[in-house]
Amino acid sequence: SVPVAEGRGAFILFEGLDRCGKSTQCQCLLEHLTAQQVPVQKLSFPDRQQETGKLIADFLQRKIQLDPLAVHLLFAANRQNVRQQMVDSLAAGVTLIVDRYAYSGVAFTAAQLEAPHPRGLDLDWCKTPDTGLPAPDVVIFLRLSPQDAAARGQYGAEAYEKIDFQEKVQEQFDKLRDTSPNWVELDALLEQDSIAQQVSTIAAEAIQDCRQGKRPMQYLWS
Ligand code: 2DT
Ligand code: MG
Repeated sequence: SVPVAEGRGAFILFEGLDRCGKSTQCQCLLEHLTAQQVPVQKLSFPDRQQETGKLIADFLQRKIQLDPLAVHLLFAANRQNVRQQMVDSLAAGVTLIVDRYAYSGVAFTAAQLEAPHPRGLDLDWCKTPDTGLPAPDVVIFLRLSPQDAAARGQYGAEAYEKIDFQEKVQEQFDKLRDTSPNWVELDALLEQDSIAQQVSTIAAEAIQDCRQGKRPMQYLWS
């Protein structure tokens, strides 16, 4: 039988540099919660199935060239396009497990802007197009140095996968962490099972709080 949800679902976000293990942990959590009969749905951004996502995929695979600020707006449009579906799912009691979101959006673009940028393009400008999206109840940041990430292999296949650039992205993630109260950092070098165990504890708490109405829905960038 289909599990019946009570209060709203929790929004559990995974963020981190490339190769930190986000996708693996999303999958583990999906299986864990499904086994516990928690209504759950997994999303990942960029969503390459959407029309905007196809352009983004072509850009990441270096098939087409796009201006960095135009790409930024495409990534945000790719999220805004499913905003209502996300809000509806959460309201219906479905927990969302999300692989990257607006934090990646901001960090990857801001890392390309010289600071201070002569035309006022900064972290705050980068945040604007994602305004109004549902906010995560917890941001699980899997921390891995760009050097350790590169050692995991397949690095360099897509745009952005270079050690010096990933270091700049990490600096931007650190700025976002400082203004995000729901941010939790886990050491991505730990064993997969040990990370998964910490993740399930964090997720269980968020799910329970949301179900019991202890956490009102929030929207970016609050
Ligand atoms: P994946 O390797 O996770 O498929 O991501 N990115 C991602 C951005 O630059 N802006 C965004 O808004 C998002 C969601 C991070 C592909 C690359 O796209 C970057 C890595
Ligand atoms: Mg990648």
